[in-house]
Amino acid sequence: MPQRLEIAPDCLWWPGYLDRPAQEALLADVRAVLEAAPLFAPAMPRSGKPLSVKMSNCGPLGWVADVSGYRYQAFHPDTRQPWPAIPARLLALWDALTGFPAPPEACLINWYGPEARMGLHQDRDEQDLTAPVLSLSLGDTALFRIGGENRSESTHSVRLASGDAVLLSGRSRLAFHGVDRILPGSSTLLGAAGRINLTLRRVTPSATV
Ligand SMILES: O=C(O)CCC(=O)C(=O)O
Ligand SMILES: [Mn+2]
Repeated sequence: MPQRLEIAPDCLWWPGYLDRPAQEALLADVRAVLEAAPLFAPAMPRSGKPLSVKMSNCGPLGWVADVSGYRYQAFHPDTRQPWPAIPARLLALWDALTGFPAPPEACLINWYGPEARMGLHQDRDEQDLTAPVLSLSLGDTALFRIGGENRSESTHSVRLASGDAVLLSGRSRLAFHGVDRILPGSSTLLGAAGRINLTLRRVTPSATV
């Protein structure tokens, strides 16, 4: 069994959870999604300033960012087509690593070029904050920073490599986190510098039984 570490309270990290063949299979799934739903350029609300990552999604809902705000919507902002389905392999990873009784509704695909980063933020556009967020990394290693629920709390960073899984759950569900930078050339998986991060999210409240 891969090792599991707790990098902040209830923030779990499985370094190397996916071996190379599993990473290649997942990458093929992601590339198929991107053929149908090409990367788009998200922008900051109000200012319209572009984010440094490019994005796409799969699932019934997808996360988008533009001048009018951050939100989940059922269609691609450029093609206006519904997002492709979440690949079965990702649904199986969600079941295996979260044990959450309802499936994810959105899988955000972040593409980091060599210069891209992501500022410290909380994932809080979901209505169901009891469900965890599952992150999977492919390609170049990222310096991932995590703190607490308040921006002022101290943070620390870990290096997320290709095949690593991270779960933001429980006391870390609303923890501030971000990517300081990626380390170009640290992985051969993509055949070029860059990193793909997938985050699986539950968006609407799950039925209580
Ligand atoms: O790229 C990562 O590891 C984190 C991505 C993230 O925090 C997000 O998409 O909200
Ligand atoms: Mn996030």
